Amino acid sequence: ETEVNKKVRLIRVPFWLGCGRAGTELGPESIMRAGLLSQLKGIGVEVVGDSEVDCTKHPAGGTADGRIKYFAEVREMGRLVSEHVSRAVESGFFPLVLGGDHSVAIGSLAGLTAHYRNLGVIWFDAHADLNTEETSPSGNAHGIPLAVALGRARFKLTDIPGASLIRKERLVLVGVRDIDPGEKELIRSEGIACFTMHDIDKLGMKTVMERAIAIAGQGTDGVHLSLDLDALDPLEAAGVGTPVPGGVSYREAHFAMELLAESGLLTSADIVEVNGVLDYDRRTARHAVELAASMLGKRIL
Ligand code: 5AB
Ligand code: MN
Ligand code: MN
Ligand code: MN
Repeated sequence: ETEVNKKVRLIRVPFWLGCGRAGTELGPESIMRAGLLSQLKGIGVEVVGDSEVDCTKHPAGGTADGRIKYFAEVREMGRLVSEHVSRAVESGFFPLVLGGDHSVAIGSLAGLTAHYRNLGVIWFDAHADLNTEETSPSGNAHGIPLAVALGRARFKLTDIPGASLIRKERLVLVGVRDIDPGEKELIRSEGIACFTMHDIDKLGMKTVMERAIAIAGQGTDGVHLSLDLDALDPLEAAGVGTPVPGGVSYREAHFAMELLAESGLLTSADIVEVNGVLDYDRRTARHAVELAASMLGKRIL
């Protein structure tokens, strides 16, 4: 039986400056409008509070530090998200962070590591998000959160008050199919667990998730899921800014979320990269809602 914390605090982060293209600031609103609250209510999840992070939506001008676009805004957003997440954990709630682009995970991980001494992280994504200021081909902050969290970029998670770094031994990537050269090197040199689409095809989602849960759950006091909707195949989830063909099917993603719920280990999650402008048929937002419900214990029967 699932032992998921049924008291969830929603933390909405309407932020797009980390992906260099507007639309993800509409993510929280489109996920809400796709019926998140009624879905959660329907499975007995209590939403205790719903806060919006006051991050920059309309930058005055482009700031850059090193090579990262809007770096000052990203750093400030990370600090604010971290405070919201930290307060939710303190109150004993499951923080569910609605992005926003994936740079919002910098804030989630900062807030979580302030409380969990040994946090496991499952990164469900087409990308590795392990670029540094030096290796990033785009300068977009949504491609760097894991390097920040591991302390491998110049900007470090520990630059946010209260945060500590995550441990590479307890990090696992799932769904990866687009890796930059610098990221590949980091994955190899650090020995980061990475289940690519090749592994999913070969082993099946069941085995991949069992292994991922074992890695992220071993000796940890919390497990965070960071769900980038671009992990899904763009044929089924077109509303993302950096689509990559050959992705996880909705069915596989759904099953992966159910296995996570069954593990009873999940303590927090991000749902990111839903782009309200590109999501013309609202299908990506609707999938996001279904996946949220599944990770929180929704059963078919
Ligand atoms: B996402 C790319 N690796 O760094 C880069 O959507 C894409 O959060 C990053 O996974 C995609 O710009 C970031 C080419
Ligand atoms: Mn990502
Ligand atoms: Mn991605
Ligand atoms: Mn993306």
